Amino acid sequence: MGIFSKFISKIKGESTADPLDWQELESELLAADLGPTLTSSIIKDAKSIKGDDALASLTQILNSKLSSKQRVLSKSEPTSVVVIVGVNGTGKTTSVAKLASTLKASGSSVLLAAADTFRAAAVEQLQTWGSRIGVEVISGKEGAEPASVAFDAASRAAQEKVEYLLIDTAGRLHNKSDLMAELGKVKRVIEKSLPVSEVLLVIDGTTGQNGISQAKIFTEAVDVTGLIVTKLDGSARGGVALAIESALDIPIKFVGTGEAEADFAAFDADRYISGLIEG
Ligand SMILES: Nc1nc2c(ncn2[C@@H]2O[C@H](COP(=O)(O)OP(=O)(O)OP(=O)(O)O)[C@@H](O)[C@H]2O)c(=O)[nH]1
Ligand SMILES: [Mg+2]
Repeated sequence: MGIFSKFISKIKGESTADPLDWQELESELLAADLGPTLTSSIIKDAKSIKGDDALASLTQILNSKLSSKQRVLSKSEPTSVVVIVGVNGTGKTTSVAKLASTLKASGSSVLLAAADTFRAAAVEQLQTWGSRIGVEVISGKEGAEPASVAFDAASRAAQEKVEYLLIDTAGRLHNKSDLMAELGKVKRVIEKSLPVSEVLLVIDGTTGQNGISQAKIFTEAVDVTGLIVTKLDGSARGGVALAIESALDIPIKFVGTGEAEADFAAFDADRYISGLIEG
């Protein structure tokens, strides 16, 4: 059942939404992870809804909270470079692999860079994915500088005119300023050979409102162009995607819904909104 199903059924046949128990709706929206700011703004808008066109009005209200920026991956010629960033364990490496697999399946050439050089296991994890999906992975020696791996990968991609270079970076706490500065460096060295077309921030959908504060700090450090919201399978209460977009005006480009390669899709805003409303 969608979080607005009750609202819609109660308001049916009423001329205004006035007799509703707004507190009940408020608790439902908060429980769905919409967060306090978005919840009160939706309730304010919803008070003017009339019974007859409740569904259409609600759809319009929720759509107005989403970002209007483009959701498809930006393309640069001849190579699009996508840098993947985020805090620890959000699903960056998995998402890099899933995105690579999607792009490859659509006929594009793809190269991966393992710029998470802090742990040998991180490089191995991407290499394992690379061999599983049949995509080459550029890596450095253990302890190499992330920026140097990114630089090598960008030079290779430029030389070979690879269509997509996806760069996996190490998870970092958004309150560690030196690590945040390192991301800027990674971006600058890539730009010596190729423009960076996207910086995608990966947010774990189960972290709820904390995802919003992560996103705020990452956007201050690097120019985040889009979001990947992961772990929307499991216990995530769906509303967090809307809360993030409405707070930051950064479009969600992809969502992750599981650990497997196929559990990944472009974010479909219309379907998402109707899912939120009607379930
Ligand atoms: N259920 C679920 N699990 C996911 C999803 N995406 C990633 N995971 C799992 O989350 C865990 C962490 O994923 P990683 O891709 O290693 O995350 P990361 O951000 O690269 O982690 P660090 O590099 O350590 O910061 C793994 O067990 C993944 O299988 C998802 O959409 N749904
Ligand atoms: Mg990783």
